[in-house]
Amino acid sequence: MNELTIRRPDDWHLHLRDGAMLKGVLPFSAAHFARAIIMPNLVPPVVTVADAQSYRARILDSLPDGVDFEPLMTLYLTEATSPDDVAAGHESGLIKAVKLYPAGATTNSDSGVKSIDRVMPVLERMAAMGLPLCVHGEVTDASVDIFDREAVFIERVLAPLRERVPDLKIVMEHVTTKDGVDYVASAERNLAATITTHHLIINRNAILAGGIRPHYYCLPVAKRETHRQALRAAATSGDRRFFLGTDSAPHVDPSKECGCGCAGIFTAINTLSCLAHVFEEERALDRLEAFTSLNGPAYYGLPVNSATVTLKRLPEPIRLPGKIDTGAGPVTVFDPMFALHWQVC
Ligand code: OTD
Ligand code: ZN
Ligand code: ZN
Repeated sequence: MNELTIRRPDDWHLHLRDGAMLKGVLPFSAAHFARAIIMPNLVPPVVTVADAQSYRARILDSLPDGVDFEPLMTLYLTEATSPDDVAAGHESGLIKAVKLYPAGATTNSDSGVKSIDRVMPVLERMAAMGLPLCVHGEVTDASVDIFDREAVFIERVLAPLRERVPDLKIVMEHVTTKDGVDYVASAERNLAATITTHHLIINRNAILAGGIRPHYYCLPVAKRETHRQALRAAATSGDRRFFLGTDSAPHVDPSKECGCGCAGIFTAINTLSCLAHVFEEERALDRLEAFTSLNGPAYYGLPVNSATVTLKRLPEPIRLPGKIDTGAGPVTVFDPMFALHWQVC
């Protein structure tokens, strides 16, 4: 197969940032994706419906002329979040999900949740309204090894939460382990997972073998090869519970290439080319559309996009920039370490 036409994809987990960085990276997502779930981890975070309204306006303002793109806004859950504000945001149609960051788990997550008990009133209200909760599924307990934090989160936090509020619709964001995949696949209802592009391509060797490579460092950190294989199997299975969330998370190079580099991988530019490569390798190109364009809207209860995109496999490697210049500084593009042949037309 050298040509593939699919419904226009959506990105169910995206960091667009703000200001000059937003202007620099948004055109790349908007070129390929119709919609994206916009992560609220700005500094300060997007906590109230009013914050989300003005952030949405800044995103729309930063779109190149004539480009259609719908930002699906989220709220950053804190222990002070008001159930009424969340309910009003949902009813107005603005808020499509609420994001739970365990405090300290990832970039800009300091205002996150320390005790689930304190956010129960919000979660119960969300369950009653059918508003999804997106979860960064890692414990922050310093005594838990960083490679185990997802598996421990499932056992200590996610499973008890699902028992406590079975009607709450949950998305386990950027699942990175076989434990996570198996847990999601075993759930009968109200649980799905996003999978990133980069976790389908790299394992932890990419970060650590033969030198330390900060541009492969992200959270949750890439795990060993068996986990990558499990993620590939889930993504290419067609199972409706798994869909694309790129977690494209740009940082300027000086913030990554230093003594304590930031977590985050920028994949907005080459995600679809990378995914076509992965799905081709797995002989699953016929299931790419389910992963990028069908399963996500079905879970979120939104219509699939009517527009399409066509991917063409070129005989020569396609040329994409290794770095982009944003008004905020240079940002390195994810290097999949293989030549890309699939071009988005
Ligand atoms: N992971 N970097 C960022 C967020 C994600 O956990 C995440 O969703 C970021 O820079 O915002 C990262 O490595
Ligand atoms: Zn996260
Ligand atoms: Zn993220």
